[in-house]
Amino acid sequence: MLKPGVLNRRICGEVISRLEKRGLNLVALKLMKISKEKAQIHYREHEGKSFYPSLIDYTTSAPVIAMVWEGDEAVMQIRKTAGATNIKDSLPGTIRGDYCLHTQHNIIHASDSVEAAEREIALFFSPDEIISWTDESAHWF
Ligand code: 3AN
Repeated sequence: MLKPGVLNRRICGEVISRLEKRGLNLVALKLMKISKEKAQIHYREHEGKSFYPSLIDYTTSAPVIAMVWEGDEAVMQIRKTAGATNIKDSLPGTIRGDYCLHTQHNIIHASDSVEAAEREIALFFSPDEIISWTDESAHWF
C-alpha cells in the first residue's frame, strides 16, 4: 500500500515501477480512502503503542493506493525492496531508503507474512477485484 502523501508527491508511478521491474505481477490496484475502522483492524497489532493514535490519523488522512502483487517469494521480495521499517535502517536503494526520512511516514506498507497478506487483502479487496495473469512476454524474446 502506498501510504497517504505519496499521491501528493507524484511518485506513485516510480514506486510501482520498482516493484514491476523486480518481476512481480500487479494483480489488483485501488485508489481508496481508508476508514478509521479498517485502519484500526489493519494496525491492530500496534494498539496501545505510543505511535498508534497518530498512525491511525495518518493512515486515514488522505487517499492511499492499495495493491496486490504476485510472484515467487512475493512477501519477502517486496519487504526487501521496501526496506526496513525504521528509517534509520532503511538503506539507500530501497523504496524507504530513497524516498523518505521519517519512520511514521515511510511511504509504503508491505505485508510481513503470507498470513498477514491474506488478512490484509481480504480487508481491502473482494475476490473478483484480484486478477491473476500469466506473463506472455516470454513469447516475444
Ligand atoms: P511495517 O510497515 O514495516 O510492517 P510495522 O507494522 O511494524 O512496520 O509498523 C507499521 C507502521 O507503523 C510503520 N510503517 C510506520 O508507519 C509506523 N511505525 C512503526 N514503528 C514506529 C515507530 N517506532 N515510530 C513511529 N511510527 C512507527
